[in-house]
Amino acid sequence: HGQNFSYDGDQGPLHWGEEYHSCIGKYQSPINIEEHNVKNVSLSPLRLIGIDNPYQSYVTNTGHTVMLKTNESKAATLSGGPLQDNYVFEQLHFHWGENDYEGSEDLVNNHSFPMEMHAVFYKEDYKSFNEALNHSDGLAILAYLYEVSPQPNPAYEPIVRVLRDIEVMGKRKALQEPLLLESLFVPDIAKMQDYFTYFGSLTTPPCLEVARWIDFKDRQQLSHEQLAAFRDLQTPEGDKLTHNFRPVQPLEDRVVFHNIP
Ligand code: SG7
Ligand code: ZN
Repeated sequence: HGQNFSYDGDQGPLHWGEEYHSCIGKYQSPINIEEHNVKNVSLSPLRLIGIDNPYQSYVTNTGHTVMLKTNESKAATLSGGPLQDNYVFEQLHFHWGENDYEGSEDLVNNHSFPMEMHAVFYKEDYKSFNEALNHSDGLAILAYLYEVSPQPNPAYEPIVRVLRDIEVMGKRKALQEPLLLESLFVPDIAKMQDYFTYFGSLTTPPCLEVARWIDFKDRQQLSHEQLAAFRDLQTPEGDKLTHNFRPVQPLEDRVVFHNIP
């Protein structure tokens, strides 16, 4: 349960709501962020604690994405900005498309990016990720958008390098070296406070409306070859997972905030 969905056909995004009722809810993700339609605010600083220590990490092919976890149970905590409490790092994963012109989940001014990374945190008071899913303030998710660059991004090489070892769903592989989350989460400290934030949902079934989204405006870079390596991963059926992004959902009466640093 919770895994029988896909990104095409009979079990594709248009059908998720038949089995998972939250997927037709009012506050779904992803969305198109229209920059002319955001509310500018100045929030307290967003803080990421613990990301300057390297942690032994591993990646798993879930059949729907590649997911990275650390062996440390509290590798990082997130607080400040739009958040009322502390949130603990659970996992990060990626969404991509079948070519370099699409793949991101959130769009900005209807523009799509070749990849998006989600770093998922759960509210510390709820003790566990699964318990947090029962509460509307349960999760905070950092979203990062990528552009194509001629040169590979060295920060992502440790992940890209092991993808060939986890092509089959369910496979898991440790990274060769302990990973510094800072290199992924804070590529440029000067730009960390420049983000959009809105309330929404998980972007896969069960589509629970439990997530405070924080989308950084800064773009990171990946080469075409780095992006292409993700498209060789396999789905539960053994096909290539060429794309795994959900189409944008209606904003309804939600407001997207833009934090002005
Ligand atoms: C990815 O996105 C995975 C899922 C995640 C889902 O498919 O990271 O996580 C696991 C454990 O497979 O689902 C419940 C959950 O975290 C949705 O997360 S997202 O909204 O950040 N895209
Ligand atoms: Zn995601």
